[in-house]
Amino acid sequence: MKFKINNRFRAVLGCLLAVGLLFSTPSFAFQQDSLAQDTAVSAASDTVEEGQADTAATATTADTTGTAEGGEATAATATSKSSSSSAMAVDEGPQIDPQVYKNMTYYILLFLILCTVVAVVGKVLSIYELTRKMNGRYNPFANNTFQAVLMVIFLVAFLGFVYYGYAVWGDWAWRSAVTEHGERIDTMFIITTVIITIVLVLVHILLLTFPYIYRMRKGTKAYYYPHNDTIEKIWTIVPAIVLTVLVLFGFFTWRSITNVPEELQKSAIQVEVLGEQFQWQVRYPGADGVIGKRNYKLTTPMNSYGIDFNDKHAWDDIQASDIVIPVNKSVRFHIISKDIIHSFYIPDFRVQINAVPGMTNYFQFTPTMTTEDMREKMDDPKYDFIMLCNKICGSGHYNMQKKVIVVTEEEYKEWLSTQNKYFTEDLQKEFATANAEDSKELTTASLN
Ligand SMILES: [Cu+2]
Repeated sequence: MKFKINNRFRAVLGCLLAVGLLFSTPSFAFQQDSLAQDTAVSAASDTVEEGQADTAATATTADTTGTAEGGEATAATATSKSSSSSAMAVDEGPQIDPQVYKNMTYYILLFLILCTVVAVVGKVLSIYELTRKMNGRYNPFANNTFQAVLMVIFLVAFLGFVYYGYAVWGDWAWRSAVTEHGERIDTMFIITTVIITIVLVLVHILLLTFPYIYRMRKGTKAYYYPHNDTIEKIWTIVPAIVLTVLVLFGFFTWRSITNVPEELQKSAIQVEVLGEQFQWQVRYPGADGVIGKRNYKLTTPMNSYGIDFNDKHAWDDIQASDIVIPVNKSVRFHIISKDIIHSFYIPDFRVQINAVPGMTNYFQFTPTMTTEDMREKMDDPKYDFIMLCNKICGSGHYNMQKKVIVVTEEEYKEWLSTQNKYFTEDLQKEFATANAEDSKELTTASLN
Protein backbone atom coordinates (compact mmCIF):
# COMPACT_ATOMS: atom_id res chain seq x y z
CA MET A 1 0.00 0.00 0.00
CA LYS A 2 1.56 3.24 -1.17
CA PHE A 3 0.48 5.38 1.74
CA LYS A 4 3.17 7.80 2.89
CA ILE A 5 3.30 8.95 6.52
CA ASN A 6 2.62 12.47 5.35
CA ASN A 7 -0.56 11.39 3.61
CA ARG A 8 -1.61 9.24 6.52
CA PHE A 9 -1.21 12.25 8.81
CA ARG A 10 -3.38 14.31 6.50
CA ALA A 11 -6.00 11.58 6.42
CA VAL A 12 -6.12 11.40 10.22
CA LEU A 13 -6.41 15.20 10.43
CA GLY A 14 -9.21 15.15 7.86
CA CYS A 15 -11.04 12.43 9.82
CA LEU A 16 -10.71 14.46 13.03
CA LEU A 17 -12.11 17.50 11.25
CA ALA A 18 -15.03 15.48 9.91
CA VAL A 19 -15.74 13.99 13.35
CA GLY A 20 -15.52 17.47 14.86
CA LEU A 21 -18.04 18.76 12.34
CA LEU A 22 -20.30 15.80 13.00
CA PHE A 23 -20.35 16.46 16.74
CA SER A 24 -20.34 20.23 16.75
CA THR A 25 -23.45 20.79 14.64
CA PRO A 26 -25.76 18.36 16.48
CA SER A 27 -24.53 19.77 19.79
CA PHE A 28 -25.94 23.18 18.85
CA ALA A 29 -29.18 21.52 17.92
CA PHE A 30 -29.22 19.64 21.21
CA GLN A 31 -28.93 22.86 23.20
CA GLN A 32 -31.94 24.14 21.33
CA ASP A 33 -33.93 20.98 22.05
CA SER A 34 -33.13 20.88 25.72
CA LEU A 35 -34.39 24.45 25.98
CA ALA A 36 -37.62 23.43 24.29
CA GLN A 37 -37.94 20.41 26.58
CA ASP A 38 -37.61 22.59 29.63
CA THR A 39 -40.46 24.74 28.42
CA ALA A 40 -42.50 21.63 27.66
CA VAL A 41 -41.93 20.19 31.12
CA SER A 42 -42.84 23.36 32.95
CA ALA A 43 -45.94 23.81 30.82
CA ALA A 44 -46.88 20.18 31.34
CA SER A 45 -46.68 20.35 35.12
CA ASP A 46 -49.30 23.12 35.03
CA THR A 47 -51.71 21.17 32.88
CA VAL A 48 -51.16 17.61 33.99
CA GLU A 49 -54.84 16.73 34.32
CA GLU A 50 -56.24 18.21 31.10
CA GLY A 51 -53.64 17.29 28.49
CA GLN A 52 -53.26 14.18 26.40
CA ALA A 53 -50.28 12.91 24.49
CA ASP A 54 -50.70 14.25 20.98
CA THR A 55 -47.95 12.63 19.04
CA ALA A 56 -45.47 9.87 19.55
CA ALA A 57 -42.74 12.45 19.22
CA THR A 58 -43.91 14.38 22.27
CA ALA A 59 -44.09 11.22 24.28
CA THR A 60 -40.56 10.30 23.34
CA THR A 61 -39.31 13.75 24.27
CA ALA A 62 -41.07 13.48 27.58
CA ASP A 63 -39.62 10.04 28.23
CA THR A 64 -36.13 11.27 27.66
CA THR A 65 -36.74 14.14 30.02
CA GLY A 66 -38.08 11.72 32.59
CA THR A 67 -35.00 9.53 32.32
CA ALA A 68 -32.73 12.51 32.49
CA GLU A 69 -34.38 13.54 35.72
CA GLY A 70 -33.52 10.30 37.38
CA GLY A 71 -35.95 7.95 35.69
CA GLU A 72 -38.86 8.75 37.97
CA ALA A 73 -41.93 7.05 36.63
CA THR A 74 -44.26 9.77 37.88
CA ALA A 75 -42.37 12.46 36.06
CA ALA A 76 -42.51 10.48 32.82
CA THR A 77 -46.24 9.89 33.05
CA ALA A 78 -46.97 13.43 34.02
CA THR A 79 -45.00 14.82 31.14
CA SER A 80 -46.39 12.38 28.59
CA LYS A 81 -49.77 13.97 29.25
CA SER A 82 -48.46 17.29 28.07
CA SER A 83 -51.01 19.58 26.47
CA SER A 84 -51.10 20.52 22.81
CA SER A 85 -49.80 23.98 23.62
CA SER A 86 -46.51 22.58 24.91
CA ALA A 87 -46.30 20.31 21.90
CA MET A 88 -46.58 23.44 19.76
CA ALA A 89 -43.56 24.87 21.51
CA VAL A 90 -41.52 21.82 20.54
CA ASP A 91 -42.75 21.84 16.95
CA GLU A 92 -41.98 25.49 16.30
CA GLY A 93 -38.93 24.43 14.33
CA PRO A 94 -35.22 24.93 14.99
CA GLN A 95 -34.04 28.48 15.57
CA ILE A 96 -30.36 29.27 15.57
CA ASP A 97 -29.26 30.24 19.02
CA PRO A 98 -26.99 33.35 18.80
CA GLN A 99 -24.76 31.62 21.35
CA VAL A 100 -23.75 29.21 18.59
CA TYR A 101 -21.36 31.78 17.21
CA LYS A 102 -19.53 31.97 20.51
CA ASN A 103 -18.79 28.27 20.43
CA MET A 104 -15.08 27.38 20.47
CA THR A 105 -15.52 24.82 17.68
CA TYR A 106 -16.89 27.56 15.45
CA TYR A 107 -13.71 29.61 15.81
CA ILE A 108 -11.44 26.61 15.33
CA LEU A 109 -13.28 25.76 12.12
CA LEU A 110 -13.11 29.38 10.99
CA PHE A 111 -9.36 29.39 11.61
CA LEU A 112 -8.91 26.13 9.66
CA ILE A 113 -10.91 27.52 6.74
CA LEU A 114 -8.79 30.69 6.71
CA CYS A 115 -5.61 28.57 6.76
CA THR A 116 -6.93 26.58 3.81
CA VAL A 117 -7.71 29.76 1.86
CA VAL A 118 -4.22 31.16 2.50
CA ALA A 119 -2.63 27.85 1.50
CA VAL A 120 -4.66 27.70 -1.72
CA VAL A 121 -3.72 31.28 -2.67
CA GLY A 122 -0.05 30.47 -1.97
CA LYS A 123 -0.18 27.37 -4.13
CA VAL A 124 -1.86 29.26 -6.99
CA LEU A 125 0.85 31.95 -6.86
CA SER A 126 3.67 29.40 -6.85
CA ILE A 127 2.09 27.64 -9.84
CA TYR A 128 1.88 31.03 -11.59
CA GLU A 129 5.58 31.64 -10.88
CA LEU A 130 6.46 28.15 -12.04
CA THR A 131 4.67 28.59 -15.39
CA ARG A 132 6.42 31.93 -15.90
CA LYS A 133 9.75 30.25 -15.24
CA MET A 134 8.87 27.49 -17.73
CA ASN A 135 7.96 30.10 -20.33
CA GLY A 136 11.24 31.93 -19.65
CA ARG A 137 9.44 35.08 -18.59
CA TYR A 138 10.37 35.03 -14.92
CA ASN A 139 12.34 38.07 -13.67
CA PRO A 140 13.55 37.69 -10.04
CA PHE A 141 14.34 41.42 -9.82
CA ALA A 142 10.82 42.61 -10.59
CA ASN A 143 9.37 41.21 -7.36
CA ASN A 144 12.29 42.63 -5.39
CA THR A 145 11.75 46.13 -6.74
CA PHE A 146 8.02 45.80 -6.12
CA GLN A 147 8.58 44.95 -2.43
CA ALA A 148 11.09 47.80 -2.04
CA VAL A 149 8.66 50.31 -3.59
CA LEU A 150 5.94 49.09 -1.21
CA MET A 151 8.24 49.87 1.70
CA VAL A 152 8.85 53.41 0.45
CA ILE A 153 5.11 53.92 -0.01
CA PHE A 154 4.59 52.69 3.56
CA LEU A 155 7.26 55.15 4.78
CA VAL A 156 5.52 58.10 3.13
CA ALA A 157 2.14 57.05 4.53
CA PHE A 158 3.62 56.46 7.98
CA LEU A 159 5.38 59.84 8.13
CA GLY A 160 2.20 61.50 6.93
CA PHE A 161 0.30 59.74 9.71
CA VAL A 162 2.88 60.85 12.31
CA TYR A 163 2.54 64.44 11.12
CA TYR A 164 -1.26 64.20 11.19
CA GLY A 165 -1.11 62.70 14.68
CA TYR A 166 0.87 65.64 16.04
CA ALA A 167 -0.89 68.37 14.07
CA VAL A 168 -4.48 67.26 14.70
CA TRP A 169 -4.57 64.95 17.73
CA GLY A 170 -1.68 66.63 19.53
CA ASP A 171 -3.98 69.48 20.38
CA TRP A 172 -6.50 67.16 22.02
CA ALA A 173 -3.91 65.76 24.38
CA TRP A 174 -2.28 69.05 25.19
CA ARG A 175 -3.40 71.79 27.53
CA SER A 176 -0.99 73.99 29.46
CA ALA A 177 -0.55 73.15 33.13
CA VAL A 178 -2.26 75.43 35.65
CA THR A 179 0.10 74.87 38.56
CA GLU A 180 3.56 76.26 39.36
CA HIS A 181 5.36 72.93 39.18
CA GLY A 182 3.34 71.83 36.12
CA GLU A 183 5.43 74.03 33.83
CA ARG A 184 8.55 72.05 34.76
CA ILE A 185 6.84 68.76 33.95
CA ASP A 186 5.61 70.20 30.64
CA THR A 187 9.13 71.31 29.67
CA MET A 188 10.39 67.82 30.41
CA PHE A 189 7.55 66.29 28.43
CA ILE A 190 8.19 68.51 25.40
CA ILE A 191 11.95 67.82 25.38
CA THR A 192 11.34 64.06 25.63
CA THR A 193 8.73 64.16 22.87
CA VAL A 194 11.02 66.13 20.53
CA ILE A 195 13.90 63.67 21.03
CA ILE A 196 11.62 60.65 20.60
CA THR A 197 10.11 62.13 17.42
CA ILE A 198 13.52 62.82 15.86
CA VAL A 199 14.63 59.23 16.59
CA LEU A 200 11.34 57.80 15.34
CA VAL A 201 11.53 59.68 12.01
CA LEU A 202 15.24 58.99 11.40
CA VAL A 203 15.02 55.28 12.24
CA HIS A 204 12.03 54.77 9.96
CA ILE A 205 13.61 56.64 7.07
CA LEU A 206 16.72 54.45 7.34
CA LEU A 207 14.74 51.28 7.89
CA LEU A 208 12.44 51.71 4.92
CA THR A 209 14.62 53.46 2.32
CA PHE A 210 17.61 51.10 2.63
CA PRO A 211 15.69 48.11 1.22
CA TYR A 212 14.97 50.28 -1.84
CA ILE A 213 18.46 51.77 -2.26
CA TYR A 214 20.21 48.45 -1.74
CA ARG A 215 17.69 46.16 -3.44
CA MET A 216 18.95 43.29 -5.58
CA ARG A 217 19.71 44.45 -9.13
CA LYS A 218 21.27 43.00 -12.21
CA GLY A 219 25.04 43.11 -12.13
CA THR A 220 25.35 44.21 -8.49
CA LYS A 221 26.79 42.04 -5.80
CA ALA A 222 26.09 42.28 -2.08
CA TYR A 223 28.93 43.83 -0.12
CA TYR A 224 30.03 41.66 2.79
CA TYR A 225 30.23 43.89 5.85
CA PRO A 226 30.55 41.75 8.99
CA HIS A 227 31.55 44.18 11.70
CA ASN A 228 32.45 47.78 12.52
CA ASP A 229 33.52 48.77 16.01
CA THR A 230 32.99 52.51 15.47
CA ILE A 231 29.35 52.06 14.47
CA GLU A 232 28.76 49.69 17.40
CA LYS A 233 30.23 52.25 19.79
CA ILE A 234 28.17 55.11 18.39
CA TRP A 235 24.85 53.33 18.57
CA THR A 236 25.51 52.10 22.09
CA ILE A 237 26.99 55.23 23.65
CA VAL A 238 24.76 57.90 22.09
CA PRO A 239 21.42 56.37 23.23
CA ALA A 240 22.97 55.58 26.63
CA ILE A 241 23.94 59.24 27.13
CA VAL A 242 20.61 60.58 25.89
CA LEU A 243 18.64 58.19 28.13
CA THR A 244 20.81 58.95 31.16
CA VAL A 245 20.30 62.69 30.66
CA LEU A 246 16.52 62.18 30.35
CA VAL A 247 16.33 59.95 33.44
CA LEU A 248 18.41 62.38 35.54
CA PHE A 249 16.35 65.29 34.26
CA GLY A 250 13.19 63.48 35.38
CA PHE A 251 14.71 62.51 38.70
CA PHE A 252 15.74 66.07 39.59
CA THR A 253 12.46 67.55 38.40
CA TRP A 254 10.49 65.08 40.54
CA ARG A 255 12.71 65.79 43.55
CA SER A 256 12.27 69.54 43.18
CA ILE A 257 8.50 69.04 43.12
CA THR A 258 8.17 66.60 46.00
CA ASN A 259 10.96 67.72 48.38
CA VAL A 260 9.21 70.66 49.99
CA PRO A 261 10.99 72.43 52.88
CA GLU A 262 9.40 71.72 56.23
CA GLU A 263 8.26 75.33 56.93
CA LEU A 264 6.43 75.36 53.60
CA GLN A 265 4.86 71.98 54.38
CA LYS A 266 3.43 73.35 57.61
CA SER A 267 2.27 76.70 56.26
CA ALA A 268 0.33 75.06 53.41
CA ILE A 269 -3.39 74.34 53.47
CA GLN A 270 -3.80 70.68 54.43
CA VAL A 271 -6.36 68.46 52.70
CA GLU A 272 -6.76 64.75 53.24
CA VAL A 273 -8.14 62.60 50.41
CA LEU A 274 -9.08 59.00 51.08
CA GLY A 275 -9.70 56.58 48.24
CA GLU A 276 -11.90 53.53 48.59
CA GLN A 277 -13.82 51.29 46.23
CA PHE A 278 -15.40 53.31 44.60
CA GLN A 279 -15.33 56.85 45.89
CA TRP A 280 -13.19 59.57 47.35
CA GLN A 281 -13.64 61.26 50.70
CA VAL A 282 -12.22 64.68 51.40
CA ARG A 283 -11.33 65.97 54.85
CA TYR A 284 -10.22 69.48 55.75
CA PRO A 285 -8.76 70.42 59.12
CA GLY A 286 -10.88 72.78 61.16
CA ALA A 287 -9.76 76.03 62.72
CA ASP A 288 -6.72 74.34 64.33
CA GLY A 289 -5.24 73.62 60.89
CA VAL A 290 -4.39 70.03 61.86
CA ILE A 291 -6.10 66.96 60.46
CA GLY A 292 -7.11 64.56 63.25
CA LYS A 293 -5.72 61.05 63.44
CA ARG A 294 -7.38 58.14 61.78
CA ASN A 295 -7.32 54.47 62.76
CA TYR A 296 -8.95 51.83 60.59
CA LYS A 297 -9.76 49.77 63.71
CA LEU A 298 -12.17 52.48 64.82
CA THR A 299 -14.29 52.16 61.68
CA THR A 300 -17.99 51.77 62.52
CA PRO A 301 -21.06 52.09 60.28
CA MET A 302 -21.41 55.66 61.46
CA ASN A 303 -17.71 56.46 61.47
CA SER A 304 -16.94 54.96 58.08
CA TYR A 305 -13.80 57.04 57.81
CA GLY A 306 -12.36 55.52 61.01
CA ILE A 307 -11.52 58.90 62.52
CA ASP A 308 -9.96 58.70 65.95
CA PHE A 309 -11.98 61.13 68.05
CA ASN A 310 -9.68 60.59 71.00
CA ASP A 311 -7.48 63.01 69.09
CA LYS A 312 -8.99 66.42 69.75
CA HIS A 313 -7.65 67.72 66.44
CA ALA A 314 -10.30 65.54 64.81
CA TRP A 315 -13.22 67.26 66.53
CA ASP A 316 -13.34 70.22 64.17
CA ASP A 317 -12.44 68.34 60.96
CA ILE A 318 -14.58 69.23 58.00
CA GLN A 319 -16.24 66.92 55.49
CA ALA A 320 -16.41 68.24 51.93
CA SER A 321 -18.19 66.95 48.87
CA ASP A 322 -15.75 68.52 46.40
CA ILE A 323 -12.14 69.58 46.57
CA VAL A 324 -12.14 73.36 46.85
CA ILE A 325 -8.80 75.17 47.00
CA PRO A 326 -7.72 78.81 46.80
CA VAL A 327 -5.68 80.06 43.84
CA ASN A 328 -1.97 80.93 44.26
CA LYS A 329 -1.83 79.23 47.67
CA SER A 330 0.23 76.19 48.42
CA VAL A 331 -1.98 73.15 49.15
CA ARG A 332 -0.64 69.95 50.70
CA PHE A 333 -2.64 66.83 49.92
CA HIS A 334 -2.44 63.78 52.19
CA ILE A 335 -3.37 60.84 50.01
CA ILE A 336 -4.51 57.64 51.71
CA SER A 337 -6.48 54.54 50.80
CA LYS A 338 -8.93 52.41 52.72
CA ASP A 339 -8.73 49.19 50.73
CA ILE A 340 -6.51 48.77 47.68
CA ILE A 341 -4.20 51.00 45.65
CA HIS A 342 -5.90 53.93 43.95
CA SER A 343 -4.29 56.89 42.26
CA PHE A 344 -4.92 60.57 42.86
CA TYR A 345 -4.70 62.22 39.47
CA ILE A 346 -5.53 65.76 38.33
CA PRO A 347 -4.43 66.04 34.68
CA ASP A 348 -4.68 69.84 34.42
CA PHE A 349 -2.45 70.25 37.46
CA ARG A 350 0.11 67.62 36.42
CA VAL A 351 -0.51 65.97 39.75
CA GLN A 352 -0.48 62.24 40.21
CA ILE A 353 0.39 60.07 43.17
CA ASN A 354 -0.78 56.65 44.34
CA ALA A 355 -3.12 56.17 47.27
CA VAL A 356 -1.64 53.18 49.07
CA PRO A 357 -3.30 51.44 52.02
CA GLY A 358 -1.23 51.64 55.20
CA MET A 359 0.77 54.72 54.27
CA THR A 360 0.28 58.39 53.50
CA ASN A 361 1.61 59.94 50.31
CA TYR A 362 1.88 63.68 49.95
CA PHE A 363 1.62 66.04 47.02
CA GLN A 364 2.02 69.76 47.54
CA PHE A 365 1.33 72.23 44.76
CA THR A 366 0.10 75.72 43.98
CA PRO A 367 -2.70 76.20 41.45
CA THR A 368 -2.25 79.30 39.30
CA MET A 369 -5.69 79.66 37.74
CA THR A 370 -9.22 79.68 39.12
CA THR A 371 -11.95 77.52 37.62
CA GLU A 372 -13.67 80.73 36.42
CA ASP A 373 -10.54 81.90 34.55
CA MET A 374 -10.10 78.45 33.04
CA ARG A 375 -13.71 78.44 31.84
CA GLU A 376 -13.09 81.77 30.14
CA LYS A 377 -9.84 80.56 28.61
CA MET A 378 -11.42 77.35 27.34
CA ASP A 379 -14.54 79.24 26.24
CA ASP A 380 -16.55 76.55 27.99
CA PRO A 381 -18.83 77.77 30.80
CA LYS A 382 -19.20 74.23 32.14
CA TYR A 383 -15.50 73.34 32.31
CA ASP A 384 -14.24 71.83 35.57
CA PHE A 385 -10.92 70.53 36.83
CA ILE A 386 -11.37 66.87 37.63
CA MET A 387 -9.55 64.56 40.00
CA LEU A 388 -9.68 60.96 38.81
CA CYS A 389 -8.60 57.60 40.07
CA ASN A 390 -5.81 56.56 37.73
CA LYS A 391 -5.49 52.95 38.85
CA ILE A 392 -7.93 50.44 37.48
CA CYS A 393 -9.24 49.38 40.87
CA GLY A 394 -12.39 47.42 40.06
CA SER A 395 -15.77 47.48 38.39
CA GLY A 396 -16.71 50.95 39.70
CA HIS A 397 -13.34 52.53 38.86
CA TYR A 398 -14.86 54.88 36.29
CA ASN A 399 -16.97 56.37 39.04
CA MET A 400 -14.01 57.50 41.13
CA GLN A 401 -13.81 61.18 40.31
CA LYS A 402 -14.27 64.46 42.09
CA LYS A 403 -14.56 68.04 41.01
CA VAL A 404 -11.64 70.28 41.91
CA ILE A 405 -12.78 73.87 42.24
CA VAL A 406 -10.16 76.59 42.36
CA VAL A 407 -11.49 79.86 43.80
CA THR A 408 -10.18 83.10 45.26
CA GLU A 409 -9.11 83.04 48.89
CA GLU A 410 -12.21 84.88 50.13
CA GLU A 411 -14.48 82.47 48.29
CA TYR A 412 -12.53 79.58 49.76
CA LYS A 413 -12.98 80.81 53.35
CA GLU A 414 -16.65 81.44 52.77
CA TRP A 415 -17.13 77.96 51.33
CA LEU A 416 -15.23 76.31 54.19
CA SER A 417 -17.49 77.95 56.77
CA THR A 418 -20.57 76.39 55.17
CA GLN A 419 -19.25 72.79 55.25
CA ASN A 420 -20.33 70.17 57.78
CA LYS A 421 -18.15 68.77 60.52
CA TYR A 422 -17.29 65.08 60.67
CA PHE A 423 -17.96 64.95 64.39
CA THR A 424 -21.76 65.04 64.16
CA GLU A 425 -24.03 64.82 67.19
CA ASP A 426 -24.69 61.12 66.52
CA LEU A 427 -20.98 60.43 66.39
CA GLN A 428 -20.46 62.41 69.59
CA LYS A 429 -23.05 60.17 71.31
CA GLU A 430 -21.41 57.03 69.93
CA PHE A 431 -18.04 58.28 71.07
CA ALA A 432 -19.34 59.12 74.56
CA THR A 433 -20.99 55.67 74.94
CA ALA A 434 -17.86 53.87 73.78
CA ASN A 435 -15.77 55.90 76.22
CA ALA A 436 -18.14 55.17 79.08
CA GLU A 437 -17.93 51.44 78.34
CA ASP A 438 -14.19 51.67 78.19
CA SER A 439 -13.94 53.34 81.57
CA LYS A 440 -16.40 50.75 83.04
CA GLU A 441 -14.23 47.95 81.72
CA LEU A 442 -11.21 49.69 83.16
CA THR A 443 -12.79 49.99 86.65
CA THR A 444 -13.94 46.33 86.60
CA ALA A 445 -10.50 45.27 85.54
CA SER A 446 -8.85 47.25 88.30
CA LEU A 447 -11.35 45.96 90.92
CA ASN A 448 -10.61 42.37 89.97
CU1 LIG B 1 -9.68 53.62 42.34
